[in-house]
This record gives sequence, C-alpha cells and structure tokens, in this order.
Amino acid sequence: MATVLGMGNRVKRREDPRFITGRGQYTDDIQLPGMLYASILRSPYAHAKITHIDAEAARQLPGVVAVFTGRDLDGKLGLIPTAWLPPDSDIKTTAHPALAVDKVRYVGDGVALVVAESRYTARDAVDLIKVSYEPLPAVVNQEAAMADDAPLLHDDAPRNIAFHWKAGNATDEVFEQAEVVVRQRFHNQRLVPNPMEMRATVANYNPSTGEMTMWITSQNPHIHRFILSGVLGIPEHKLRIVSTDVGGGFGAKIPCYPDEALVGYAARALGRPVKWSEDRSEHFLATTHGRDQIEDVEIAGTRDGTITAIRVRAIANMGAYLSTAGPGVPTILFGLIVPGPYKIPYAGADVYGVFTNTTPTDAYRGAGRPEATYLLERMVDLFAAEIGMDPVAVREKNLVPADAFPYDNPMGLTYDSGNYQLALRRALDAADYPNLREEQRKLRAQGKYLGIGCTTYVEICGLGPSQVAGAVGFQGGLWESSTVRVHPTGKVTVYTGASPHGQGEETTFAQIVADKLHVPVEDVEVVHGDTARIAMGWGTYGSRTTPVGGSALAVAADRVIEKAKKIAAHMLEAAPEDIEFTEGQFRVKGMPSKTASFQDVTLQAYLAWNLPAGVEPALEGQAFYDPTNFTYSFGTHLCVVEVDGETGEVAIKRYIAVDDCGRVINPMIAEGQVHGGIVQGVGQALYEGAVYDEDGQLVTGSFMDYAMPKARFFPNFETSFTETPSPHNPLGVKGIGETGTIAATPTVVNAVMDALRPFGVRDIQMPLTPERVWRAMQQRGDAQ
Ligand code: MCN
Repeated sequence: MATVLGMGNRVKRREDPRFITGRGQYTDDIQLPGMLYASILRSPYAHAKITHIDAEAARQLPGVVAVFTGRDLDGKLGLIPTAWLPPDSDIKTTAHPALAVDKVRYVGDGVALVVAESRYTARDAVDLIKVSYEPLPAVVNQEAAMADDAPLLHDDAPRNIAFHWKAGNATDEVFEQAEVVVRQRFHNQRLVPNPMEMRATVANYNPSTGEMTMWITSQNPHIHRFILSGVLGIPEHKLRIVSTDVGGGFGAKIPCYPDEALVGYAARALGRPVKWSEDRSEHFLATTHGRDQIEDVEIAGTRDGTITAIRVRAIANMGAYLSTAGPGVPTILFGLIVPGPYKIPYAGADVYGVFTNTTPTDAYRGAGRPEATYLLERMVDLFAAEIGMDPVAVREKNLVPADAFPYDNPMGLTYDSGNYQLALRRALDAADYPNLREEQRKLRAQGKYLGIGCTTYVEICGLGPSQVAGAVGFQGGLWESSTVRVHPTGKVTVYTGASPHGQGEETTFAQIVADKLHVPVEDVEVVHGDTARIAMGWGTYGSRTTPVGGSALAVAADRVIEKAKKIAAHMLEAAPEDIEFTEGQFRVKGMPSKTASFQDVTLQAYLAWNLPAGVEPALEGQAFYDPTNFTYSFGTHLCVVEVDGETGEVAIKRYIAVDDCGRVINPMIAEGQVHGGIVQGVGQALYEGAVYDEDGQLVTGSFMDYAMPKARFFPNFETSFTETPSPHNPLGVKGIGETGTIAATPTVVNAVMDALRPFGVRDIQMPLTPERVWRAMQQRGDAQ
C-alpha cells in the first residue's frame, strides 16, 4: 500500500506541474463561443469634472458592439460597496459607481466601457472616445488632503476624512512621566501588489435560465458572489463564480472591483459572453495598491531597557474610494497589534483614513501587520540606541514570557500561545551573534560597513472568529466550510470554501485529510474556487486558510470516521464505542484480529446491504467551522547586510528566519511561503515604491520605474521553524503565508541603519535606494 504522506511531510506541490507546463486554466484562458472583448477607458486626470462624452466615433468603428458610459448605467448597475466598516469611526462610505458619472477622482478611474468582437478593436475604440474634462486641483498626499483648503474629493467627507478610529490605553501622562521617550516619523510607502497573473473577468449569461457564470481572478469567490449579486441584481443562486486557477493575489484580488461588475453587466445586456483582462500598465493604475501610511510614533521606557508604552498617530491614504476591505487594514489589522510580541503595558493607535486622488488602497500581503511591525521594530532599535543598549538585549528583556500565555495585550487581543524567546535564541545561535558583532567591529575599522538587523514579531492571523469579525465591522463571517466525500472505492474528494491562489493547499489540504483517514495522499483530491461546487466560503487571505479551512476539513474528516465507526461496529459485531481507528484499520478494542479496513467500510457504506439501523448510506462529512480565536504566529528574523561606502548599495549577506506557525503541515511549502514573503518584505525595504507627482500622475506605472526584487539580489535563506501549537484549532496550526513579509522589511532596514551607525544616520525613507543611502552617508544624517 502506498504511504500516507500526511501532516509533517515534504510532499511536492501537486498543483505545480500544471502551472509550469502551461496547463493551468487561468481566467484569460477561458474561451467561449461568440465571446466579446471589453476594454475600459480610464481617466488620464486625477481629479476632473466630466463635461461631455462623445462616443459616436467609437460606436461607428466596425467590430464595436457597444459603448457604455456612467450615465448609461445609471440605475441599472448598483454602486460598489465597502465591506469593512470599523465601528465608532464615523466612516463615510461614499458612493462608488462602476463608471464615473460627473467626476473622475484618480488616474485610472473608469469612464467608459467598450465591448467589441476582438480585444484589439475594443482597445482601438477606447482611443476614439472623446471626453471633455474640466481639470480640478488634485491632492495625493494624505496629510495634505486633511488641510482645510485641500481639494475635496467627496462632498460628504469634510477634510477628506473617511474615518477616524482609535484604540488602546496609552495616555499623555504615561509619556510625560516616562524616563525615556523616543519619537520618530515614518512613511510606510505605497506599494503595488504584483501577482504574475493580472486581473481578468469572463461573464456568460444565459437569458433562458437567468443564470450567470463569471470567471473572476478572485481570492474569495463566494464574497464576490455575495457582493456582485447585489450590484448586478442577480439572485445569488443564479450566479456562479469560478476562480479555480488564480496566479497569485497578495491581497489585491480580495476586493470586488467595478471592472468585474461592468463585465457582468455587459454580458447580460448584450446576451453574449464578455471577457476583460488588464495588462500590466492597467494593473498599475486600476488594481488596488497597498500600505501608504504616515506614522508619528512615540515609544517610552526606562534606562534599563524596559519598554513601558508605545503609541502611534497614523494617517492612512485610502485613495479615491474605500475599497472592499480597505478600511479594516489601517485600523483593526494594524492598530491592535502595535505592541507586538512585547509585554508593554500601555499602547495606543489613533488612525485617520483619508481620501486622496490616487488609486484606492486595500490589503497587500500582511495588510496592516507589516506597517505595525515596521514601526515597532524600528522604534525598538531607536530606543536601544538612545539608552546605549544592544537592540537584541532590549528585545530579549521585553518579550512576553513563554509562561504568560494566553496573554492579553493592551489593545484587547489575546495571544494564544508562544515561546518568543526560543525563536530569538535559535536565530541568534544560527547567526553566531557575538561573533557577528566582533566581525562588524573589525570591518568598521577597515572602512567596511556591515550591519546586523533583527526583528521579533507576532502576527494576528487565521482570521476568524466570526463573532469578533462582526464586532470589528467586517461585513461577513470568518468561518469556513468543508466537505470530505469518500467515494465507494475509498478515494476522496474534499471541498473547501477557502480559495488558494498560489499557496499550495491542493497539496497540504490533501495531507490533512490523508492523515485523518489514513489513505495515501494521492487518493485525496481538493476542490476549491467554484461557488457551484462548494456550499459557501470566505476565501483566502489573512493567513486563515490553514487554521480555519484546514481545521474545517479536520472536523469534517473526524465526522467521516465517526460514521464509519458505526458501520465498522456493525460489520464486526461490536459496539461503536469499542471501535478504534488506527493505521487505516477499524479494530475492536482488545481483539486485535477483528478488523475492517477503511476501504471495506467505505464500500459497505455505499452498497448499504448491511447497515446498522438509523445509519444512512454513503460516507461524507461536512463542517462549518468557526474558530474560537485568531492564531498568533511569531518568530525572529535576522539579517546581515553590507553597505557599499562608495555607492550606497546594500547587499544582503545572510538572512536567517525562525518562524513558528504551530504544527507545520508541509515544511517544504511553509518554507516556500517564508521565502516568497521575505522577498516581498525586502522589496519594500530596498526597491519598491509607488510615486505620484503633484498632479496625481503615477510616475512609477511600469516595471521600468517600479523596481521589483530579483532572485540574484538574495543569498540562500536560512529558514527553520519552532512549533508551538495553537490551542484554538484541532490541528494546532497557525498561518505562515505572511510572516516573511511582516518581518523582513524592518529586519533589513534595521540592518542598514546598524551599518550606518558610524555616520550618525537615524532613519532613511524606504525604499533604501543606493541614492538615498549614499546621500545619508554624505550628509551624515537622515535622507528622505
Ligand atoms: N502551511 C503549512 N503549515 C502551517 C501553516 C501553513 O504547511 N502550519 C501551508 C498551508 O497549508 C499553505 C501555505 O502554507 O499551503 C500557506 O498557508 P496559510 O498560512 O494558511 O496562508 P493562506 O493559505 O491563507 O494564504 C494567504 C497568505 C496571504 S494573506 C497572502 S497575501 C499570500 C500568501 O499567503 N499571497 C500569496 N502567500 C502567497 N503565495 C503565493 N504563491 N501567491 C500569493 O498570492
């Protein structure tokens, strides 16, 4: 019999052969008979009144089937809603039409939709539409947007304030009475999420049944169905969303976009299938961005290195409209985790979300938690420098001790479990920290600038539970659905409401179920990303898929075993409570010779010739699992850099990551997640940054101007795991999908600042480009 290869095994990702041999079926691969192609005319102005649209020439172009403007859609297509409304924040959910009607509010705002017989004709026709704009002053910086005389985006949001949210217990007195207070401003710069596959939608409406099928590049097809059924006015049971193969998302495929609604609308209005897919330039303008937060931070403590308080006043740039999950990012996902892994008695977050004439922002890998970790970890280093203590020693002194769990942080979160010191010690041992410091001293004497950076982090992930989600304004549940269907021959199909799009759950979820049922992993197929095949689901983000969706599967598999035990008991003429299931065999306790295999029992469940009274045929388990708490992954990352004193170039010499995601299901896949995450985190630290000019033009609108990290910039990562199970789910797992991104950014920046200590540099605005680093070295001070 083939080996099970359940949890803990380094099983190769089964999804990869189809992806790397071009056999994946992405949305843009869908071809339907009679399909039309859509293209969207987007505003070239950041802020302008639309005085007139002349689409006649476009309509006349041979091959053009229809042109729609905002006015054409008025009353026929719903507004695009926001789905996360942080409570007590006076949030302004300004109306967001799918196409601008009177006013455009960012470069990339949709103005008209062309549908044509070919993609090329649709593109050409877009260029023939003449729009008369009356340009208005634009504002792109969120702080500037709060000024009384700043251009106003929405009449019902004075000073462009979309919301104001506060949390925590830090008071002015705490800081006034502190022995040491360190203050610093950071701008966690705007980033553009860049999955390999850009967004696309195909819609196919059947007028005879009223059924609509939409293929969407979505991280959460059921949320898309939920929202789009309202926007399009199609009953939920007649709307099917398919998002099976999705080439990465990193948060940017959570939102429900106007573009998706437009394609659905056009398909129904024209009675023919319609496809739209963006190119990379359109992606830069029209897919949500991430981060962009200005933070004024204060940290307080004593000269012996005890941190007593931290607070932040943050201004988050929300862009021109509130995207689906946008408001949750700089509030709940950011503010509540500001005190991080440290036992800090007082903490506070005071956050403004502000409208500007820029592309809307939403989740980007880590979403809120990288921003919180960045400011905290940078402040710990600045505090350590202020009191003349080793930054690692400050961390060691303040980490929540292993015996303090469950631990209530001052923002109201309860951390489930952890051994933060162990992860730190492992990283320090791996680095041989004392020797590294010695090497640094020697090299400095030779005019070489080695820097050592460290981050100890804790991450809130595994989103649910639903009750808490509701309390913090998320307009949805955060439980997960699962079905484990055992077929008559003992092969298994499992259905999950989570929607992996690169993370590898087709493999790891099969491992979870194989482990439970003790069947070979290749006998388990994982189905996801299709609302017609899966009852309900809340998708993949917030490193929730394994803790919540994986646990749902574990519960469903347990239900299969429970039922199978009843059938086995009947077959073996024993009481169900006397049956145990080990190594794929049902056994009567104390009678080792009386056994029935999993396959025997399964077959009997279907043949149903001899079932016990009251037991229905077939073998299937279902679970709608809602966790009791979030999970809190943690770890220590440590990095060694060398800064070129002549050019300011930063080279990463070593990168050590010790992460704890509870029980590891597949170490190889978890390592892969850490690798990808680190690269994205370093991307923010050293290379990436979206820049708008004063008029609201995105000057980093392509890979020519927006620098992505490349493999050759990195050494081999030295990754390892500690395993502290979470007590809040049956698998003891925590998420790993975002840890690398959360930890890497401050780790690398701390390392560069450490290297630049001889120059008296306190901070450099990210990304730490060679030019900025060089300037800081020349000025012997900060460089913006
Ligand atoms: N895993 C494991 N053991 C654990 C935890 C996780 O083996 N204890 C495995 C999982 O089973 C899964 C992977 O690691 O195969 C990531 O799982 P998890 O931590 O549950 O995270 P999610 O699947 O919920 O993924 C979301 C997370 C987020 S929020 C972003 S953004 C992100 C990321 O994952 N986007 C990604 N990783 C990505 N990876 C790819 N390739 N593409 C993206 O868009």
